Amino acid sequence: MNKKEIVKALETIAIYLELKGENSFKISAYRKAARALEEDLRSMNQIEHVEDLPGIGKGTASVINELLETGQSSLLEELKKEVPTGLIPLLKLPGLGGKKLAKLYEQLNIIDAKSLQKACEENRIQHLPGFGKKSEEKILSVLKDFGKSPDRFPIAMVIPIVADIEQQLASIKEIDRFAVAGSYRRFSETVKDLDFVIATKKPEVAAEKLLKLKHVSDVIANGETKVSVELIYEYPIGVDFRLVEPHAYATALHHFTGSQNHNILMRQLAKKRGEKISEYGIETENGELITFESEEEFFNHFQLHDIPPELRIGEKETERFKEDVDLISIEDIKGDLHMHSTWSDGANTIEEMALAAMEKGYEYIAITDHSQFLKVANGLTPDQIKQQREEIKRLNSSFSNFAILTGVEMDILPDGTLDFDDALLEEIDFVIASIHSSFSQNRDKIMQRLIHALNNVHVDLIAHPTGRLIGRRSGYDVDLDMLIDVAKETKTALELNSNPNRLDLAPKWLEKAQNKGVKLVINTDAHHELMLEHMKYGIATARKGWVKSETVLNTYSIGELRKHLNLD
Ligand code: DGT
Ligand code: CA
Ligand code: CA
Ligand code: ZN
Repeated sequence: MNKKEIVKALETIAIYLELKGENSFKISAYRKAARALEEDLRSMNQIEHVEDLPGIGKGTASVINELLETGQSSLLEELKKEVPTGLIPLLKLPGLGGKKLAKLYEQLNIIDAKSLQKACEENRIQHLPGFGKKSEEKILSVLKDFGKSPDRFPIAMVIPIVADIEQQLASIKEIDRFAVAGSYRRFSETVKDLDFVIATKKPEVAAEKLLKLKHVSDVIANGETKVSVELIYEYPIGVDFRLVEPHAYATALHHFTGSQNHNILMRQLAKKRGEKISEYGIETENGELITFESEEEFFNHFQLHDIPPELRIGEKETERFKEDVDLISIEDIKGDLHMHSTWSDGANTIEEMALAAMEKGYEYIAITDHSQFLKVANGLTPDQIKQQREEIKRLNSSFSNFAILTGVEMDILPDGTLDFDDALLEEIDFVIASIHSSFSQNRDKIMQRLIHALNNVHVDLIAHPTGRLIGRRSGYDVDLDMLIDVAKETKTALELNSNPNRLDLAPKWLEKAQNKGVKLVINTDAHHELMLEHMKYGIATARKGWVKSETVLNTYSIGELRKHLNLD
């Protein structure tokens, strides 16, 4: 278990204890232990004896050691059995912490959303100490939308679900080939349901096994060409499986990848040639059915280059792919210029992040921990930035073909000023500026903050420019046309943040920025070495915006990058 997971487990224990109504001393011991680990700069394998850390006692140390050794805590497992499972999701309701829920559980025997709603409707809550008529009404209103499936799922929510399904499909021996299709394969920001295309010579057996996948809660259709089920993960989600004969796989995959508008464009092309497209292949004028080994061959049949799924949007792709289109791909990426370490709120040390980046074949990274304003993320003071630089220097001297740039993700404060002064910024290789506070300010104020940052000569990049979280938060009110114009004027790059919750900037704005000559950087903003993998989501998003590799600074070699940043 890494540090983040251990911190999370300790916090979960505290919450369960709180729900059980345990004494506050015991509860705070677990919270203190979690803080102590978070504030220590080392990763778990560098801490020899956790009990030596201030804030960690014998009891909490033994829990941490058990987590480290077994990946589990018997205390936590025990607590999970004791506390009603229906209470846990209620913690997400605004205004209801562990303490309040414990009271509701103890005094009114509220164990889940249903019993909570009933208690509200019977006006039993307003009489409890610490609650009132207002809080009762508020609980009732937030309960209305609670637990309902969203109409469309944000892509980040279904990534682990797709991975889980793929893993299971891979182990079904009657399945020759399979791939996810639909909006997920096109990497849409949100998806309504999931679609898979499966090539099999034994559709009956394969279909039978699909019904036995984990989490199946309902069967909507069950045939030899289509199996539709509902799976329950956090929410119920629909999954369509199309079963086809192996020779029809490529055309079926194309058909069910869509988009519907893209399919219309392709059918128009076929019609001009006197042909017809279906999921089974292409029917020629004389009634012959042609099939293909790959989608690329399918496109070639129409004198088109391979159109990647991300660009099958039904707009201009069938025109543009008559030529070979120069699009960025993951192989072009030579480094990652936004990530966090244990110095602020990351889970891994600088060295661990560097080694993970080397594993990926990168030439360089920038370590961009938070600045002092962001206290919740352990933001660094100017002194700590200087100490960090020493560590980076030491590490760099031990590497031969790899470089760590010093960096910072500096907050743009609510009043529009920057968290560090110019003298300090001047000494930092790669300066990111970003907004993490006062999201509700009006557009003028937000733009004033961003423009101030753009105009600072030391600021190299504006990170996650809109602050959105897909499906959860729209971000602050940015005038993106203006942001792009000022980025161009001030030669500041804009970020495409690859975190699948963000994907910020969105494709439309990437395309505009590129057209105006603004440079982009595709970063992961990793807070854990495994999150460096998110680069692929950034690449998919960039391709949706027709981004070329030459637009993206982290496709540059280290030499080109240093030159661009005026570092030599
Ligand atoms: P979604 O599920 O709303 O996020 O978006 P999609 O594109 O995954 O839509 P979905 O699941 O209804 O269908 C998957 C693909 O299958 C779609 O992109 C194109 C193809 N397809 C499905 N039904 C039809 C249809 O009735 N007409 C046409 N032209 N194509 C269809
Ligand atoms: Ca779909
Ligand atoms: Ca579907
Ligand atoms: Zn960050």
